[in-house]
Amino acid sequence: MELYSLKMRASNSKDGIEKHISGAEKIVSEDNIGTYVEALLTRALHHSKGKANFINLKIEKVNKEDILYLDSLPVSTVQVDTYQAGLKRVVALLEQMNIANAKEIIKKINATYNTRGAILLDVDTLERLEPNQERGIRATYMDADNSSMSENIEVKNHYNEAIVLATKVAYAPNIIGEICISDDPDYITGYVASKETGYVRITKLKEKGSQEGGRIFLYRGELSAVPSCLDYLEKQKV
Ligand code: PML
Ligand code: MG
Repeated sequence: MELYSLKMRASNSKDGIEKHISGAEKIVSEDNIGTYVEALLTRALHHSKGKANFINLKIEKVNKEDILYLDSLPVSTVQVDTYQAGLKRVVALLEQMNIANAKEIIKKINATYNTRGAILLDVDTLERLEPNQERGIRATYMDADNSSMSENIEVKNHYNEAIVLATKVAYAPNIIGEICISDDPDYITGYVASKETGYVRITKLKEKGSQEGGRIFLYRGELSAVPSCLDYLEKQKV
């Protein structure tokens, strides 16, 4: 059975300002395309960030031999009572990665909250490395090998999708980690992930009801290696 990549992104444009509503990545077998397309459309049209007035669906055939298989990162959970305590844990984890500017880095996360992409940040110079900052970087073409039709993808399972993305990103050349806070107003668990720390869920990283979230991919190394990092994040099938 042939495999197909399915990408959905939905936004709402008002007065010339585009607000990202929802996005999803799947790799599914040919005979499941219809079911997934329908589920993803439902998701785009019933989202807590609002109703989309623009939905982009892209369906492309994937060659099986182009897929890189990775074991998902080991997962741990840090329980915190407040999001302020959660953010302190993020700082501690970044310091464990020998990142000196942790507090300044966290402040940048909200810069992405209306865009569909992540920030690619040089952790040593704090320079943003995305070619287009309005768009950000989107890690794409990935799915869990065991994802099956028993999952209800009309309703997003934040954890299931994030562990796939975080695993792909952790293996990107020159990426030493990732920070994520959901932009969905009802979802306050976020994570820090890297090959060394694994996927560390932190139960509170923002106030409930806030749409301010985002992702930062933490880059370290020569700038000449940025293109191959971007190429992996945006094109490698995982
Ligand atoms: C998102 O909204 O896409 C981010 C989801 C983060 C999930 C964190 C977790 O529950 O492990
Ligand atoms: Mg979201």
